[in-house]
Amino acid sequence: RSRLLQPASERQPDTHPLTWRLRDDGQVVDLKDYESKEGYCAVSQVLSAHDPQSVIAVMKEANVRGRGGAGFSAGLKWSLTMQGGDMPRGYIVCNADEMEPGTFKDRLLMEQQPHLLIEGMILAAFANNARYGYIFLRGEYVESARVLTQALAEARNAGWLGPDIAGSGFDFDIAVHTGAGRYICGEETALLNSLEGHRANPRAKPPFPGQSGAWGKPTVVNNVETLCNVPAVMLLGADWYQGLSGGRTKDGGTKLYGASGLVNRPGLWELPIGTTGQEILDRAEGLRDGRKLKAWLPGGASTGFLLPEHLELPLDFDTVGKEGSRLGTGLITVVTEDQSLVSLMRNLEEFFARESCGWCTPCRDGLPWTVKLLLGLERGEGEAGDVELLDKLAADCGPGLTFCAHAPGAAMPLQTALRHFRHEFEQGVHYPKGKAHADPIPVGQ
Ligand code: L3W
Repeated sequence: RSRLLQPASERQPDTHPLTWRLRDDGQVVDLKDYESKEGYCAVSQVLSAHDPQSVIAVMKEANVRGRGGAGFSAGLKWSLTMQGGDMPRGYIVCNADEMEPGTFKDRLLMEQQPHLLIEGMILAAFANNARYGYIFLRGEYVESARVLTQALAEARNAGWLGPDIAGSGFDFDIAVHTGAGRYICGEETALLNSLEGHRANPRAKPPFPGQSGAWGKPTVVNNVETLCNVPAVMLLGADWYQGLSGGRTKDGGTKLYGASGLVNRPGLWELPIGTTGQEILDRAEGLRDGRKLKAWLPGGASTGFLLPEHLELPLDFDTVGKEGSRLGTGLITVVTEDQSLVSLMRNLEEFFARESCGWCTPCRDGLPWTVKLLLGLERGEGEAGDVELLDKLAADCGPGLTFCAHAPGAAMPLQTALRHFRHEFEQGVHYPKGKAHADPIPVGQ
């Protein structure tokens, strides 16, 4: 595990320790260790001297954008919950259902910095007038569950959780809830249904969870990495956070970037937001055995393929969007020249088809059909019109045509692969129209 982590020698010495969040020895930062590095200082200061509105104002000013993939302003999200009164209002839910292919940032954060997440959740709860929080954890993350459960007990014993935190009069506690292994539970409204014990189908938005979330109460759902930014922002301020990007982009702060696939040193590094794809691949010590880069996904399977010429772009929330992609989780997957885009897309679309909740027709029926066409092309048994049919099936999954982002997420890599590497798909066509598929195309699975 330790080779995934940043050696101490590569950290910037003048940066506050809370921002360089990953250790290089793979060990858990326990309560004593965390407190020795100003851990829970933000909670002490904020709960004694601030009110929720001022916390939200700092978060907005810092422009902390959601690190789960969508980049929505965390401060704005917090300002949209129904607030006021002394009654327990709603919930803070940490989205720790990390299942985006190629993504492992939240797991390492939870396994090594559980108190950073707990502190972030306490601050979020204070700002949103919540008295209870859930960490909705991917069920396969057994080690994260163990580490978090232990850290929650430590925090409770030390008075950082429970009634009257640090003598402030504010009560808050957190439970770990493990999911049962569905990608769609990472979609916030499917997550809330699952948390309530229902089938994990997404809900229509609006209402957004901030208005009506878990059990109909105002609920803030934030990603693990987003919440882990909060303590340092509150301790050191919006200007300090903004400055961390070093002027590379208008987004502030740092980002956990990573690389996997055929790179020499797969890994995860906390770097200024706006770091380029090339800088990340340099950290990963380039491609294995002298291979050449054909394409890359900037942040998981639900982002669009970029080309080698895009490696110099800053990886922030807006720039790669102009190239038909999006930052997503910020963990790069490389595709080398000897790898087939058709096979890779077949693999990804099998994943998306399997993980569809089945609620919306383009997703439930279109994705298995997409897989069937890709399988035919991969085997060189496609027929005339198959590539155009892929175009249409992907367009039917576009934004706004389904309840949630699952179908658009499945469409984006396919559309960009078809745009940049259409010849690879066309090479799989070997039959005239109507001659390849002896069996009727099965819809639904
Ligand atoms: C109040 C409004 N709130 C938007 C909130 C919304 C949500 C957030 C983002 O996620 C991403 C995709 C992939 N009033 C609001 C509002 N919000 N408008 O902002 O919302 P949205 O709709 O932009 O995105 P989304 O559908 O919540 C889609 C990523 O998720 N993804 C997978 C991610 C996987 C991981 C992982 O494994 N760690 O994160 C799949 O699609 O990147 O950008 O909170 O309520 N007017």
